[in-house]
Amino acid sequence: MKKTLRLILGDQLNSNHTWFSEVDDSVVYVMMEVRTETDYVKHHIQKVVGIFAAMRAFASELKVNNHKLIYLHLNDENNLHSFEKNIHQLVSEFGFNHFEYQLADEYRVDTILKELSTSLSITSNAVDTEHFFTTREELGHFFATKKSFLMETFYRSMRKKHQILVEGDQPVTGQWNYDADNRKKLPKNHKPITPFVFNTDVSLIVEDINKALITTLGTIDSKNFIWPINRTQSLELLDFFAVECLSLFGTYQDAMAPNELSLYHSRISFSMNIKLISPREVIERVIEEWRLRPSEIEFHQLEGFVRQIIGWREYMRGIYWNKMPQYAALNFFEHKEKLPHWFWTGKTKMNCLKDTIQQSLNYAYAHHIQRLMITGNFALLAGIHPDEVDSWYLGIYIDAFEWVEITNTRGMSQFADGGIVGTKPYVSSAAYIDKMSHYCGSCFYKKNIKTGDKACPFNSLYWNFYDKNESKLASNPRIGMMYNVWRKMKSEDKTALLEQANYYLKNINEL
Ligand code: FAD
Ligand code: DLZ
Ligand code: SF4
Repeated sequence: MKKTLRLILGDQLNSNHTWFSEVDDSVVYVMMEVRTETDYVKHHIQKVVGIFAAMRAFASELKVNNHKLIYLHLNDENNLHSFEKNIHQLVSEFGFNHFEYQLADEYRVDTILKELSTSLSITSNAVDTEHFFTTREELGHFFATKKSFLMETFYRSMRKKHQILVEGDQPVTGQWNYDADNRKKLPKNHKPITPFVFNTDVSLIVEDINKALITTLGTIDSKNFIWPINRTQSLELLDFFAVECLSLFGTYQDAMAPNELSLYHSRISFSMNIKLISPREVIERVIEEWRLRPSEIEFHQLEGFVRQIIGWREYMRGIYWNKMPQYAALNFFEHKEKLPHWFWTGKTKMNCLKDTIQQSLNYAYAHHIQRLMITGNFALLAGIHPDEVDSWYLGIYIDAFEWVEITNTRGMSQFADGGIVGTKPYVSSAAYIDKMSHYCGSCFYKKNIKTGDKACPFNSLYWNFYDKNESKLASNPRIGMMYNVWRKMKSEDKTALLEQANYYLKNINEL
């Protein structure tokens, strides 16, 4: 008689998966809280808690629905703390003769599971997670005959293939991309919507984590955990976004303001990345809301959001599977420095960085432009090694899983891939940060000053970056103009900027 063991990973909590469509007594599911996963990077406490809380809730649901399940808790005595060791133990203890798993999203775990399957003396197979719009290989096939990996080309093909906001093979409004209508600063007297948060008591999980002496970063309010931990909560958060935030999503997508957690962003990435909800249902829900209230929700708000999900999210995953494992070692600028200490405390006089880092430590969240144009921008200008930057992003954000973190961090933000994901490095001086935020007004540093006392560090570091990397960047058609400006600058001004940058880099921990 067939006795099957099926592994469910902590980011595979998809209750609509075919696996669960019927109860099969010859199948036993296994979920496990293991040290290999809690310790491969220093995670934010809210990330570990969020994943464990969601895993435990998912396990309870499976049991209520009469599926057989083994759940290995963090402090269980028989927990051997790795996927492979636990599976080997269970197979020999209970005599399973078949092993199944869903394809892992991370290259690291994919390799572990492939090796595990060959090392077992029983049959095994892997199935799809039934979550994404694309397969792992699809993007590679799509770009096989094209010169570059342009996201926009991929995005349009996704719209057509999945018939999203199109009529035949044309966009429903005659225009594919409305990015130009977005990107406004928050007006001074505008009070953004209050974020919709949960207040789940997760103190028992925090106790387990403390007892196991897992090293984490950040803080947690264990009586009021703000993140969704099950499908019902995820759908509630999605509803809040569709009803309350979508109508201003695009407009303020790139805006930043002190002490504002998420403005009009959805904060749906955690729910999606652990598969409590699917990208398809997220998109269907927002399109439904737009159809209900077309006069209140302009099309560009909707298009901007849909593009992030069927465009960027699927694109980043496709690049990951096309370029790993080499991608994880790319370092185009040969950067070598360490992150300043204040990345772990938020204790810096630079207001934009202080706010973004403190918020990340308090909530395990920062929105896209904070990640790209504040912390990422600074790390790139300061010449930080991409490994350092990757570990920070992979640890600190609740939604951070390597398949989507590394392509964004090493690729989009650090340009360490030399231009696979982006066409030019995302760097800026204080001018951009001030244009999009309300950080500069109350900063210790002065946004308009480039050298001398209280000069904003972004200003000199920006020119220093271009100067140092001229041989690598000057031929880039999107950057050439900056070099024209740099070359025309008076030589004493250039020297002063470079000296200022040098001073700041030498004293980076004191900024
Ligand atoms: P919203 O702004 O409401 O956007 C909706 C959804 O679109 C997101 O939930 C996300 O699923 C998707 N999305 C938007 N932008 C991207 C993008 N660039 N790549 C992939 N999906 C996108 N996203 C992660 O999910 N995990 C990460 O570890 C991660 N690391 C990042 C690191 C850096 C340096 C940068 C610049 C971006 C990173 N992103 C990551 C992308 C993006 O910042 C987050 O998806 C987004 O901030 C999540 O918040 P939200 O759900 O409120 O997003
Ligand atoms: C991120 C994470 C953590 C912290 N802990 C666990 C765990 O104990 N058990 C588990 O199954 N998954 C965990 N995860 C999520 C995994 O790291 C994720 O499944 C892999 O990244 C595979 O994509
Ligand atoms: Fe950031 Fe410079 Fe503005 Fe201060 S002045 S908030 S450091 S950009």
